[in-house]
Amino acid sequence: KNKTTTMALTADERNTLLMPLLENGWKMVNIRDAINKVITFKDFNKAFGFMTIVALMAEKMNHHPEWFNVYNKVDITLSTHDVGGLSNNDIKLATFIDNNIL
Ligand code: H2B
Repeated sequence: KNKTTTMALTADERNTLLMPLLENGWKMVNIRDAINKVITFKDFNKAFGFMTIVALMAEKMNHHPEWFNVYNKVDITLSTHDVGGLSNNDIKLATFIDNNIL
């Protein structure tokens, strides 16, 4: 479970923690405080294997992606529903995602 209370990212945290993700393929979502990335894999097996790894981490964090898969593409949106926007949990899960692309 979360070690501390989940808080919305501050302006400083957006500069130091969020910027690197935006420079690595993540985009701000229109009209809501969330980030999105579409990842293309070699085939469905690679995409679903990736989703399985991320799902296990999401459960461990109690922080779940909004995602959509068609064949070899996974469209992922991250946001923290409890704070109505981005939090450190989104940074952590996005970083995990970037480190586990098969
Ligand atoms: N996932 C995300 N992305 N944001 C949340 O606020 C959130 C979650 N809250 N997973 C958790 C589950 C909460 O709804 C449960 C009750 O712990």
